[in-house]
Amino acid sequence: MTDSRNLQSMLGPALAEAAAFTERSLDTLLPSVSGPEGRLLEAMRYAALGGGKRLRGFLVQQSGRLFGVDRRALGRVAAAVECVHAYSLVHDDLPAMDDDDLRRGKPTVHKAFDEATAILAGDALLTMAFGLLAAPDAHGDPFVRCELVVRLAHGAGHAGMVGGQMMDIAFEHASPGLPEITRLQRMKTAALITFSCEAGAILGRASASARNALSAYGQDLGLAFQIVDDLLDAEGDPAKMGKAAGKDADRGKPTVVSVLGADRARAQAEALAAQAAGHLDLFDERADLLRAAAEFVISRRA
Ligand code: GRG
Repeated sequence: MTDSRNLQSMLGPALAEAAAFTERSLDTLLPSVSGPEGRLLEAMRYAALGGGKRLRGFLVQQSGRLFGVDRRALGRVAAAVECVHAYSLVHDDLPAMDDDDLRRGKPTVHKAFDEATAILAGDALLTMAFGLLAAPDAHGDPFVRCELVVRLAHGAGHAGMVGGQMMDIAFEHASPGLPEITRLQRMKTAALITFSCEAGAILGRASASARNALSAYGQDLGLAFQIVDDLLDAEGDPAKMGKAAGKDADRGKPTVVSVLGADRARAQAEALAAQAAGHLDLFDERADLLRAAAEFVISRRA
């Protein structure tokens, strides 16, 4: 295995390359703007293109590389996950949810367009993601395509991201303990990240042990990611983050940070990132960039 400092220097270019590839895939796969529904298509492109770290797309690509998965298929699946992620951000920013004006350094979709268009653009991005996975270009084997659809539905729906968001809202006026908060964050954030890590194994028809290892990596990575997100929200610089900071803390939303305090929450995120990397022990140095991503997640500033 490559040493940690070399790995971090390799990660920057790899993340940038993966982000550019995800962006190109999205640009090709998103519908071009035309017809009377053009405003919807424009809002979809506005929401999905031109920003974001593309961490989920990177995870799809890196997990697929472990099993020699075709690059075009990885681009399509990365685009599908990023469509779901973009939808969640559009809806999360709505007045009925977090009511935010800024996302990825630009006006949120309901500010740049209007609320109805933002709701529809989110709906269309979510629906499109499943279409991308179900189409023959995702994989020649329909059973593999079905497996992708089932796992994304699990990660994005009531058992995952949307269910976690509901708990987030319900807990605003409650005092949940650490186990409830952890469950919420596993669903709200880690479930889609876990799908991103599992997707390469599904496409590559990997062994159960390899797939379970990637799934475990994704769960720990996703939880560490959310703890750092809450730390950045509590301490962060809105100019760097491209969105408002301090909102969750101001609202008194319970998080790992609010329960444990910043120092213990950071230690928890670090322990989770180390545990995430530990799940990759059965892979050789081909998983080095995934190991480096675990370090990146806890050191990021935006
Ligand atoms: C269905 C009405 C309706 C709303 C759903 C699903 C949902 C709203 C919200 C999902 C919860 C959510 C937005 C979780 C966010 C998790 C998170 C840490 C997002 C930020 O991810 P980054 O930092 O963003 O990867 P970039 O911009 O880099 O892609």
